[in-house]
Amino acid sequence: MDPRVQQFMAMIKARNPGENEFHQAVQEVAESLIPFIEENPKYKHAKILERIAEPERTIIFRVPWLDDKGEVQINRGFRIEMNSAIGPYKGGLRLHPTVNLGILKFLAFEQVFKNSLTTLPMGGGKGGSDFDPKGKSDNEVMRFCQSFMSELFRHIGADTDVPAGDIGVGGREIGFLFGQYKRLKNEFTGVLTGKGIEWGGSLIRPEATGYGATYFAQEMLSTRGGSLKGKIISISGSGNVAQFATEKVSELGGKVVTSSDSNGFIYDPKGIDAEKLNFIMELKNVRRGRIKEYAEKYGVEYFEGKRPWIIKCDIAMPCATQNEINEEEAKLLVKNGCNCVSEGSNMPSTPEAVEVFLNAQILYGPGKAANAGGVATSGLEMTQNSMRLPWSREEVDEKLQTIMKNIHKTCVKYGTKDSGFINYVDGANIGGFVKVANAMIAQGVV
Ligand code: NDP
Ligand code: 2IT
Repeated sequence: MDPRVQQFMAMIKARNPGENEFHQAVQEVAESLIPFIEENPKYKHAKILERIAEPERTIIFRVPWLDDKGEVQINRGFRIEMNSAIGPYKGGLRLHPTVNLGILKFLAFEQVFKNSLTTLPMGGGKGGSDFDPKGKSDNEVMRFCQSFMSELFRHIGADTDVPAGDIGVGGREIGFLFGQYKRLKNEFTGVLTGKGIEWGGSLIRPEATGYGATYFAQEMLSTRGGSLKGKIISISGSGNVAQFATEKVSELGGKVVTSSDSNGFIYDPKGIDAEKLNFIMELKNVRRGRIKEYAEKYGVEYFEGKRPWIIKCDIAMPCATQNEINEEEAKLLVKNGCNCVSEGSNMPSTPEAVEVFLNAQILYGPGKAANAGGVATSGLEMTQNSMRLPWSREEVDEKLQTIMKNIHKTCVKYGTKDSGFINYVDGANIGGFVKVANAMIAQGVV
């Protein structure tokens, strides 16, 4: 390891003990940025890297609620307000039993660079709770959301901090959170994104992350004269991002052959067509069941406890969670002919897996670039809320496509090596950094 990176990481680890995912996210960025900062000493003198890795504010709070049996339950709530140099804090809320400070800090840190890449004026934040929505009734989810917002409301606002969805937070949860915010503040504002279409939401926001990751794959493929047409695509997850990646990939002529959840994956060699995707949407969004049912319904193979990367594919789109592709799986993907990875989830590839992809010089689009379409469309929702005017599907989708093209261009600008190889990791990290760093310098030591 570069000794400068090593020294920086020793400081980060000492200040943030036990936060492994945060260390991982910071190290990846430091590896791209430290050489760049050496060439641009103004960032070094202003200690931008040291400042950018320290949250502006961290809020941790108790979330007590009553379950359906009348028993008191206690969860922990978080909001990490990471950086507001270029706009209000912006980023999702995650509800999952694995949520802890280190995971939310990694997500908030990545969000700063991602939001900068979108070209829109949004700072970075993330929040959530270790609450597990699985097996909870709608009423329990509502009571949890109301209790969570009863503390969070005093820290957020349409011009301060604008949360949205992430794992475990979709339209249902945003509704409960918005209702409680409105009641406490007596204000109807765009304080959350991912709202329902009847009450301030944007068309295409539900689709945006999956669509955006597909558009980004298309951009990467086009640098080598390729496209999605006729390609075999493996997708992990079966939630919001995975569903709409599956939809857009199929629309553009690719064949999606896998879908998964935390229990296992299904392999459908004929491809997940529109009718089968409808089944998945109903299964996951309404009945909240397990992906195994797909195998039973369509008579395909189900792999319990496994991830989809053992299946031969041309393109892989991880859309479930962090560290879901390890070194071994990355090697297998490359060996099986996979030449493009577009990350719908945040930090799905371990550092060792990323190294495999970069050494093989495949098209590797890291999450902070590839999945930025979700938050970008959240930015478009904020714009519509400010104007009090909604845009049509076509208008939003066209803006989303333009944004994904621009993110790709930024990655090419900052990531192209002398050999011509585009390192999208460096491209996204440096491209996302410059705007935030310049804003921080302009605003003084704050
Ligand atoms: P959902 O909650 O809608 O879906 C998550 C999916 O991933 C489910 O299929 C879930 O399976 C699976 N999953 C979650 N945790 C794990 C785990 N520990 N191991 C294996 N599978 C897991 O979330 P989203 O689709 O919104 O988010 C997916 C990813 O995309 C996350 O990394 C998120 O941060 C990222 N992302 C989301 C954006 C958005 O707009 N929603 C924007 C940008 C990135 P199960 O049902 O079994 O838990
Ligand atoms: O990781 C992400 O970018 C999100 N979960 C979406 C955040 C947002 O504010 O739309």
